[in-house]
Amino acid sequence: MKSLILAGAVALAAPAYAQGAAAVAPPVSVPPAAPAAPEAISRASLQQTDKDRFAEMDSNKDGFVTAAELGAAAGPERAAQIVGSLDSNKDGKVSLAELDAMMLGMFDKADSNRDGMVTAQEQAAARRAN
Ligand SMILES: [Ca+2]
Ligand SMILES: [Ca+2]
Repeated sequence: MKSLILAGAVALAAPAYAQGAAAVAPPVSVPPAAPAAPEAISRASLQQTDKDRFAEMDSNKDGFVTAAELGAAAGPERAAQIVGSLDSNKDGKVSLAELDAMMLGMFDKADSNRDGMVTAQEQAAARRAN
């Protein structure tokens, strides 16, 4: 159930992170300076995506996403679940810091070689581990 909620939150917060399941990329070794492979996500780009998504979800622009705001897109029950899973300080709303903490925590878990990039392979491995 938890992973289902997380998967939903990820899908909402960062579609790019959730997609790519179909592509099983051949092993590639990319030097740190080289452009990322299309399926790979950098920590910085995930943070940017989070920020953009958060701004989209925060319809009244008060810096917090509430279940009411999410409900328009996700439906009230799902919205309450997602807010509940992200709201670490239990104030009933989600801040960008809370979203980031969750998303980057998942990113760091998936980034098994700690190079600051999550490749399609690492994403697939992370999904299998869940
Ligand atoms: Ca808001
Ligand atoms: Ca909160």
